Amino acid sequence: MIDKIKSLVEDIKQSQTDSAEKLEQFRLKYLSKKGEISQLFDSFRTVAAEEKKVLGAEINKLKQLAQQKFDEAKENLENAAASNDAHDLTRPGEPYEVGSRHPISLTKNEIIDIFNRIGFTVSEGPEVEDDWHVFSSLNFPPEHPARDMQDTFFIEKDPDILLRTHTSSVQSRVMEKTQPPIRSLFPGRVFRNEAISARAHCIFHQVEGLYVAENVSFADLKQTLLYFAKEMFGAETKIRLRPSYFPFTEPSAEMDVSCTICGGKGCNICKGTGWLEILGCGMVDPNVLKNNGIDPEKYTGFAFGMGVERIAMLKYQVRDLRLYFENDVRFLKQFKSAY
Ligand code: 2U9
Repeated sequence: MIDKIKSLVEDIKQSQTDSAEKLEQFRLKYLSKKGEISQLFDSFRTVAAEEKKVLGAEINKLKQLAQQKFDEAKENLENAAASNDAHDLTRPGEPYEVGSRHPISLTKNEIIDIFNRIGFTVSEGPEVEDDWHVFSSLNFPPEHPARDMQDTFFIEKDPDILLRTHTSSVQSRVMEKTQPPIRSLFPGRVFRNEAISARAHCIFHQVEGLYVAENVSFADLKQTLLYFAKEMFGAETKIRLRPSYFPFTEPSAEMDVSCTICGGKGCNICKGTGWLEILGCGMVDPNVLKNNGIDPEKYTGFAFGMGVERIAMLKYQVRDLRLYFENDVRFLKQFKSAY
């Protein structure tokens, strides 16, 4: 039996295992249930007791040798297959998922692009502001409800510091530092202490605009906003202005566009009126110009403000504001655009 073991050791050492087929033949010949080594173990039972110790150790060594050779050859074959794959230039590329912009960013960028084409620049400013830039310089009376904790987020322990409720504060900061002509847009996040619902949120986005120069008139305001409405909602869009009130503009107005769904005939989106409200506007109050270092005798200006969520809802027919803040990819990936 010892000669048989020695001859098997040599055979195993010489065996070719450099392909999957040869490795399988090796396994069947030496390591399977009916293979050479199992047969040796069967014969081992009949061996005389005094020979068992030596022979048992030798058979075990033989089995280890075969198993080790098998494991090494298997690993080599797997590594070779993996490295062949890595260099397979015919393999299709890994799928590459392109993200999409958030609908609020798309809408904001489109608004900016429309006003850029008629010479409006973009100005940005802080979200945490002081009372002067958000309220006092803009003509808000001391008892105005927006100054109340119910409506505005104040920074704890300091009633002078708050989260801006509109980007008008940036207009105030620009006017402080720049003499007319000023023609700029003010996009950004604003904060109001509102209960969250389908139609309101405590954070939203605004784009405001300001044009201050000599001889700026309400006719300039109206024509500028008509241009914007046609670019944003289509060439056939009509506008109408309704009188309104804001502390910082006089006269003030709210602007409607002809319904983007029914074109003005009346439908459930415009509640049968044919019109949709999209922004507020007006001539900058002379007090506001004066508060911000601009001579109201020499200059006049117009301003307007719109909520980006509202414009995006109309443009994309989104019914619930909360969808903009949940960042559900199934919602977000539906928006693809040049902006
Ligand atoms: C200065 C002077 C004038 C900005 C204006 C509005 C009218 C307006 C609202 C629209 C919907 C805010 O997002 S909203 O809730 N805005 O109606 N905003 S005029 O007028 C200014 C601003 C700054 C110094």
